[in-house]
Amino acid sequence: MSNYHIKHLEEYYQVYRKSIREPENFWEEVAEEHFMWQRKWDRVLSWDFSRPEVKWFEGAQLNITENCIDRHLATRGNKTAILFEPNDPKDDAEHITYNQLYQRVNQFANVLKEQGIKKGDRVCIYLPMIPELAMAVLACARIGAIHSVVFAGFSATALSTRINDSDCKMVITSDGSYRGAKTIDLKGIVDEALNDCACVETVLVAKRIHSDIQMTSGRDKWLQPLLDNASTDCKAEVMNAEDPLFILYTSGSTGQPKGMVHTTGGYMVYTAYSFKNAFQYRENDVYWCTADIGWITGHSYIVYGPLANGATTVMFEGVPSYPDFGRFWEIVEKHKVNQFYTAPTAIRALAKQGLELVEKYDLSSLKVLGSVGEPINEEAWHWYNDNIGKKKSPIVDTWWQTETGGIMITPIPFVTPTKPTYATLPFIGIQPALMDENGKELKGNQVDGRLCIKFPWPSMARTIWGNHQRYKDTYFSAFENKYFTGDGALRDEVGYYRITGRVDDVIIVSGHNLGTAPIEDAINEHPAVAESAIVGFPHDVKGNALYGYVILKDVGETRDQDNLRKEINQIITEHIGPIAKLDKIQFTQGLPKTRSGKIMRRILRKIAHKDTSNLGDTSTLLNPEVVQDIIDNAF
Ligand code: 6R9
Repeated sequence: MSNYHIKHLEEYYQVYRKSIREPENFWEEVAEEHFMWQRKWDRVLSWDFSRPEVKWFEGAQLNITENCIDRHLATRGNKTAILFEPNDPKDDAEHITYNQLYQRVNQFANVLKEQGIKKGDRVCIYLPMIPELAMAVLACARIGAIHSVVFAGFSATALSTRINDSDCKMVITSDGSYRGAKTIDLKGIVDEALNDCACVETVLVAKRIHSDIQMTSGRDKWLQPLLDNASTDCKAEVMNAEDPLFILYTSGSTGQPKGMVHTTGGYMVYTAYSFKNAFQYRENDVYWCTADIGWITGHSYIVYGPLANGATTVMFEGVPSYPDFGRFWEIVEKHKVNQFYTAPTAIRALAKQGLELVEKYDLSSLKVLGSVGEPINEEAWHWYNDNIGKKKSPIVDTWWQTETGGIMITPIPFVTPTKPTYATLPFIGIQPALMDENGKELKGNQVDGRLCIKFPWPSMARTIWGNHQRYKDTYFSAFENKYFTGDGALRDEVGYYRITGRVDDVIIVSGHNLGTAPIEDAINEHPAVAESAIVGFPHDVKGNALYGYVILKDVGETRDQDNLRKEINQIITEHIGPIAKLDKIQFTQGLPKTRSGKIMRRILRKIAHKDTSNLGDTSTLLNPEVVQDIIDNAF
């Protein structure tokens, strides 16, 4: 198939050039050849970044579920679409074929309709990683309801804020969830959230942990009996290419979360095309992304991208540490996983464990390893490459965002030579630009600046739900006529990109711009260090000085702490220079993290500034308890 599967570097450059020179022709060909449209577009692209307004495949009609399910039935009906691996390894995995997926999604879609959900209504999905989650997402898409998945680890406050922001009519949840050895009372959290949500009329409840929960009569309904009585036929709603498919919230640097709105046609084309190429997925491969569907990674690369390619996609309910830290590798062996996609934070946690937990398992099925979510530090990259990929599975370090919908900068495995900590080259159709502080584009190689994208791509978010002005202010105002990512990046001598971290994480010390990621990289090279985070704090002479929070690998570490501090600064001096040395180093048991594993530097910054009176919203933290501990031991 022309253009669809890139096989060598020369071809990458050739296809890339075409996608840049003739973007409309390029994406039109991809869209024509590989998808099912009820009506073709009148126009491939219209755009204006000053408003900002972007439309792809305007006038086209389609339903994404016909592309993800129906069209595979003739050739792949009995192939596993979703391979569900439950929390408890003693429970059986479930292989859901494309035929079964078709029936179950249609039944679910009919239940939504019976409960009064119509095209354009918002449905909040607050479910653990069980098959019902994927079914609920697809059932919404089948009838044109806009899904808003909220990660089922968020608190009641975070949930109610999101439900109210987009005025959801329904919540789909479960009685509870398993998380390793623990159970979580999801329905209790929903009940609490709904005290503040007048817009919700119906709550559908899936049974997972069989706990005793309260059902509010008239509002709450058990899902399974409704599904059992529903027909397995449901005509797919006719959607315009630019009709919203979903809303997904992402936290802003301040205030209210931003409900990023993704639309149907462009999102489908781009996630499908990028999935196929960034993972080099081949028919009959088993692909596993360990993210939760509550994040964009799960939307694009567990559900839509893989299913649009007729792939087998693994859905894992549990955690990497249960029943022990070998679980990921056990699953890779058990299901003969070919592509494995995870986050640096998971890699670092696993690298802290003994190698015997890796060596116990046969990982020879692996062909491609992926990383996403934050910069992958050099040490973690090598551990992943050496011990999991056995130096033969390329690592695709994929840089992208909730806002971009799909992977933006990534190596193509077996095509792009990889380089540790580099996301390498722009994906097909993506035109990055690095900008200096004065808004000038930095041309050529060996430059370092703010990462922007200067031309639209099909899966970009079109607006922030209910607040187009904020969309414009956040992404299109910093640099004229460009989408601003909020990240910094450098382009090396061959044109490879390395993401240096959020630009708001750049700290200017004595007039030097320092990215937090390279300093953390250096610190993490110290054999005693498990993880670290750097923030700036005011300094009389330097303007800013650096404060490091460092987790040691061994909690019983008995070495003299002052010596360790010296050694850490020595490593920084070696890797970056004395300018990047830390003024303060606090050893800590943990770092405040968001549910997706990102360090909440805002909090660390406040602590370093000795300003702990108002730490802002900590309700979305994975581990709020570490905050007090850090405050108590701060300098
Ligand atoms: C997909 C996702 C987006 C932010 C992004 C950047 C960071 C993601 C990265 C990476 C370096 C990578 N990020 N992937 N940084 N290398 N491969 O994570 O979306 O949750 O919206 O986060 O994550 O800072 O701007 P989202």
